[in-house]
Parts: sequence; structure tokens; C-alpha cells
Amino acid sequence: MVDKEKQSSLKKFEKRVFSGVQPTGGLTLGNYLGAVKRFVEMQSEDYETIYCVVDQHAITAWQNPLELRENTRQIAAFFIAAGIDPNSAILFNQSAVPEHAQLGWIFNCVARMGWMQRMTQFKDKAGKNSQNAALGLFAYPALMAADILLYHATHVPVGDDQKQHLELTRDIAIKFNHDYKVDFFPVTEPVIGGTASRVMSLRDGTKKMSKSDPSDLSRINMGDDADTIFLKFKKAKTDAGALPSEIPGLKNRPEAENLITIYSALSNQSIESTLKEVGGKQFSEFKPILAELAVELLSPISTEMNRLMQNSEEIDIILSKGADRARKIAGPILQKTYEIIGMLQP
Ligand code: AQP
Repeated sequence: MVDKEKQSSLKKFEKRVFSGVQPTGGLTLGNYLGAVKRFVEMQSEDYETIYCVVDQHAITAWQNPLELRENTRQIAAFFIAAGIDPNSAILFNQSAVPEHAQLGWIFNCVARMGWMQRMTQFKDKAGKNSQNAALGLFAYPALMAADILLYHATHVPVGDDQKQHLELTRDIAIKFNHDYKVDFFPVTEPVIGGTASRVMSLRDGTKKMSKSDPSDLSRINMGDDADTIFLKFKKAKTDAGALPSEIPGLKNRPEAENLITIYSALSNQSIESTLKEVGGKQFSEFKPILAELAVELLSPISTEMNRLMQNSEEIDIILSKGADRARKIAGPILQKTYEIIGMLQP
């Protein structure tokens, strides 16, 4: 057994939060409400927070190198503009901490083919052409498990679409601990939930809002100006009915449910309270109210993000300091892992 004292000395905080966002393009309202807004809320004295721009995940689909660099900075700028304090949270980009890839390889050898073949996100992203997909796209959930377990993270705030990957992370931790007869990797708690754990496309209420959707009208991008936000909500698909006053009235009305969910998350209130407020209104009346709230909340974030992007050196310094802090935690955990599995480290 691993010496319990040594193991706990690797951890300073009882609760450690890890999460990441891929720099695959501009962020959407889905990324904000499902993930980043909650990253900000989890910054408190009880949690040590570690937030990562996961550039190694991004290249599971081809990225233009110049754009990848800029998108990496942009996600970091967005984190800070949305309220993450880089003096308290550890903020860095994944490739700057090589321990992620090193532990990722070990987890490739722990995860089973059958587990990976069940991952629905691979099927969704690879589509019909799975033979032509990158091997990295298939293996990506094992790297995601490494991202989390490299810090012995206890809590991982993510959108609903990542639930299956977090279950895999738990399976990998359990199998590693079992195979090597240790109690080393924690069984991480997913933090999914909140009002907007799954924000849907504005063009199809059954599909996730996504940065890579070919239709720009399907999403609100963090950075869209006020006119664009009003236009996108105006054109959002809806049904012909008025808004209900109670939750059962949203049944089989995915587009109505989505707009109500977005409004509730933006106004920090429950769906019930929103329906009490707007029940009975027609969409033509509700959509401008929703757009106005979105602009009021998102504009200051976009403005600050653009300001930060004017000074990319400052962002690079923040990321570099964050990577140094991250390696101080990740290094000993990787070394201990090597020791457990019998890797000679002369
Ligand atoms: N529509 C969404 N609703 C709620 N949460 C969401 N997230 C993404 N879309 C929604 C959450 O955002 C975090 C970062 O996601 P990511 O960028 O790393 O990857 P993703 O989930 O693949 O996001 P996209 O926008 O769909 O990217 P592409 O189009 O590149 O695949 C995660 O916590 C995710 O749950």
C-alpha cells in the first residue's frame, strides 16, 4: 500500500477542482453557462481551483497552428474576463505541463477497448467516417482522465455532455488502484447540474449548442455584438404556443424549454421562477427580453476579453506562471505513479 501520509501530503486542500475547455474556436453561451460560469462560482476558500485550456484535446481534430495559439489565448482571456482570478486559481494551457501526456499514456494502458468503444462523443464526432478519425479522438477520454487525476481533483464541473467521460475517469481510477493494490487516485465527483448543464442549439432544441455547428445562427458566441444577439434570438426556432406558467407545460417543447433554461441561468433563478415571471407571454414578446438580458450580462465579458487580447504578452505570462504552479502539484503525483507501476527513474 502507498504510505497514506505521503499520499495526503500531496494534497493541500480537501477539495480540489479541475476543469478545462478546448481552444477549438470561439466560445459559446453553452460553454459559458454549462462550464465557465460555474468555474467562477467554485472559486472560494474551500476549493483549490485549477482551470486548463486543453490544447492537446483540440488537436484531435486538425487545427490551424496560428489559430490554435490565438484561440488558446482567447480562452484564457475569456476565463479571466468571466471572473476567474489567476492569482488564486491556477490557470494554464495543457501542453505547457507535459505530465498530462505522460499520465495519459499510462491511462491508455489502464482503460479497456470496450470502455472506449462505448463513448458516445467519439461516435458523434467521428460520425460515419470513423475509420478516418484520429486515434487521438478515440483515446481522448483517457487523456481527460489524466488531466483530472494528475491533480487528485475531487470535483469536476462540466456540462452534461461530459458525464460519460467522467464515469470513465472514475473507472480508470478504480482499476488503477485495484491493479496495483493502492489507494492512490481519488474517485472524482462530477459536478453536473445547475440550471443550464445542457444548452441546446437555437435552430434545433434537440441538439447541443456547439462551437463547431456549421450554422452560426445555432449559437450565441461569446463576442457576438448586441445586434447579432438580438437577431439570433429573434430567429431562434420556436413553436406556435404561448409560454407556459408551469414546468409540465414545457413537455415536448424542446425549443421553449431551451430558451427558458437560458433565461433562468442568466438570471440565476429556477425554471419555476422564470415561468412564473414570463408564463403566458408569446415568444415575440419574450425573445427581446431574453436578448436584452443576454447582452447586459455578456457584453462586459466580451469587452474585457477583447481588452485582454490586445495584450497577449500579459496572457502568456499568466499562463506560464500557472503552468509552473500546476507542475508543482502534477510532478510529485506523476513520480508517485511511476514508482507504483515500477518505472525505473534513475
Ligand atoms: N451546449 C452546452 N451546454 C452546456 N455545457 C456545454 N459545454 C459545451 N457545450 C455545452 C461544456 O463546456 C465545457 C468545455 O467544452 P469543450 O469546448 O472542451 O468541448 P465540447 O463539449 O466539445 O464543446 P463544443 O462547444 O461542443 O465544442 P466542439 O464543437 O469543438 O466539439 C465542457 O464542460 C462542456 O461540457
